[in-house]
Amino acid sequence: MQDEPLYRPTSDSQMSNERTEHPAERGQGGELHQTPRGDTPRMTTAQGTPVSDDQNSLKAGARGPTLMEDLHFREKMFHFDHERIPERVVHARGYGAHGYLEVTDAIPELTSAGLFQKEGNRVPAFVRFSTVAGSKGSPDLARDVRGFAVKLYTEDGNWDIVGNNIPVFFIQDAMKFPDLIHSVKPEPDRGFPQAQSAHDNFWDFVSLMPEAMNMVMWVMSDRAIPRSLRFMEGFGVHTFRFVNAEGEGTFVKFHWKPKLGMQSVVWDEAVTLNGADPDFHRRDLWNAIQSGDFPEWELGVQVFDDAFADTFEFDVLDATKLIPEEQVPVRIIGRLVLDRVVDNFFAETEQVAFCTQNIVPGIDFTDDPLLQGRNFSYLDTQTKRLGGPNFTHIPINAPKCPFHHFQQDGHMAMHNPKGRANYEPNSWSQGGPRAAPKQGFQSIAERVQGDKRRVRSETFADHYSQARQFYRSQTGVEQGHIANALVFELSKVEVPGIRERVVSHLLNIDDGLAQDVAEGLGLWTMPKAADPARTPIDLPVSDKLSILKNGPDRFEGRKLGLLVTDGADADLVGGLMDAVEEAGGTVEVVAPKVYGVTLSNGKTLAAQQKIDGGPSVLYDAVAIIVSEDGAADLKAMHPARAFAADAYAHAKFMALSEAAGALLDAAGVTDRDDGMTVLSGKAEAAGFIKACCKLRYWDRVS
Ligand code: HDE
Repeated sequence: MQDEPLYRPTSDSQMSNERTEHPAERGQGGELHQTPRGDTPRMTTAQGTPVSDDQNSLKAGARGPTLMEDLHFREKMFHFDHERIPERVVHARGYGAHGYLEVTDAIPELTSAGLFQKEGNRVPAFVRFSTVAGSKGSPDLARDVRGFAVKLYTEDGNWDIVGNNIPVFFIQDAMKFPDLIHSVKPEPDRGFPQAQSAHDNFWDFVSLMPEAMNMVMWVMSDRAIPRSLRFMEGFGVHTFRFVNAEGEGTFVKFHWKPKLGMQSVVWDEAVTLNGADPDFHRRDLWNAIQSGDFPEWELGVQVFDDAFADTFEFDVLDATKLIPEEQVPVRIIGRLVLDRVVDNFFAETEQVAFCTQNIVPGIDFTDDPLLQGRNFSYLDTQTKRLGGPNFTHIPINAPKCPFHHFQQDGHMAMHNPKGRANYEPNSWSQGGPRAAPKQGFQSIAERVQGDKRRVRSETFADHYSQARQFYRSQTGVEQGHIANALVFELSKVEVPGIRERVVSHLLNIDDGLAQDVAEGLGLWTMPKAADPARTPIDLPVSDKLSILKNGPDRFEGRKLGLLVTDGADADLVGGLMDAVEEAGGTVEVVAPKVYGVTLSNGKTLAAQQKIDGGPSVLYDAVAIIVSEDGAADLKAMHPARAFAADAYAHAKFMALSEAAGALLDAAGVTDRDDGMTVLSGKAEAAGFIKACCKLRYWDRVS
């Protein structure tokens, strides 16, 4: 049977009763797929029955009804109908990749975790980045917190650091999490807006919860619109504990620092990007890994003891507060490298189950009430999302170290041990496993005592001081972005009272900010400042809180958008491409037609984007190298004019050929400033790329 072609060649006559070739039988190059013979596996049903025809359902006559007995059709459709699992209730949209964590500085004095005992130790890692509010199909550039969840497959079991790209959180007690998430998700009566905090419910909730104000500053900042998942920091957020072999504990906060530095887009770009490429972040991560440009982060820790915790201005158990790096420096102890994309998005990225309670000996929790609540929620939600308690049998969730326990049965159980012993203790000769008191996980012996009460600790009462510190630590450009973001979001809020309540909180953060926002909204009368539970204090500026003060000063990992036309100067194009490559960046060619252009030397240059599919928002810097005729053609095209006008408005560095001036003029860009370089040779190309290392020419817009 295998030797017989299952598909017959195309019939000459479309009217024939013979089955005709289906387009799916043709490869991308138009060649006809081979019928299953030789090494090509034959198609079967899930039961293994060979399939004879995957194009046509079984009918009573060519034009007759479909028959119930069509086992192949029914099984195929049944399985398709069940393909989806519930999306995550938060962080539904995410993207994952594999890699490893390598220890660069051993810390046995701090923790007994096997991983950290020796420099050079490596463990496999899986990381899933996500947005929080949007559903699975929402766009990547929503203004939102990014999840930064890391699963480390250590020799002592899986350790998950389920963090975010923002070091503080909206709320102090897990009790309020469902309310927070309900408020930011689409409003329940109308089912919109999707993946946005710019609506009444969100601002109503946070303005009634002053503890959210510090985090509100962060999500209104550029941190919430990262340029790439590769260019953002990550934080464990809560205070955790390291426990060493002597059973001594220290407090620890975890940090991920991107090797290529931090970078964000501007809001206007984010809005366009969401339409131009809703997959901007996942595409960027996929492309970087596939091209061998492996994203990397340093793992850092802030370690501190009870003495520091007692003198710190805030409670280290309060997740709405951070510890400035100037107060407790970050010690780098490892590096995280992502070097492999997933083989199957569903099996890995979708089914991965992170949980804050997955920790290993040498690490422990603290009494942070947010963390304590999370320890319940993750396991609970995964049982529903993944359909039962056996999701650790799915390869992405299974430990990579040996594991033995007596948990058994349940839906889809894949590990089904043999033998009689399924309880402990037992008398059977192979009766293990047994608990190992010495190597096993031990909670730190912490004295716990107190009255059983529903209370919020007094030490959690300062809601504004760190919000003020964050705002005042930003550059002028960044402060402007925060004010603009607040004005944008509050302008989408319909109820004036909610807008005013937000401004009343801003007055406790910074007068100037409150004024800017009130002015941006066109508010007639300034409201009274909200009554603070504790009077805010002025804290020192913390430069580490700003993105721009810590700019990368490199073009490595960044992308230049090169707009070209027929007749463009081949030397300029070649020189520029070499300069970008030397700096570790990439070039994407944008042209009027996707097959590319013929340059001045007669050679062709293929394009990756047709002009209307390659707006300048996709790029970190742009070059417009066009001939005079080319510029004349582009002038008539709206996407080409927008390419130039947007690059200018978004403060991008621009390299231009002489002829490009005509396009700029037509785009309404009549200024020529220091952020623009007119190219005439290789030297200028190198100078231009050096300028691009600053990433934006902020002087243009500030
Ligand atoms: Fe989560 N969070 N969260 N969260 N969270 C989930 O677990 C929850 C919080 C974070 O890529 C859910 O498997 C509660 C802080 C990430 O799969 C759920 C509270 C931080 C991810 C859940 C918080 C996070 C989640 C939904 C307040 C940063 C995505 C699906 C007490 C430190 C993980 C799931 C992934 C996902 C609960 C607050 C980060 C419902 C109750 C703070 C990165 O269990």
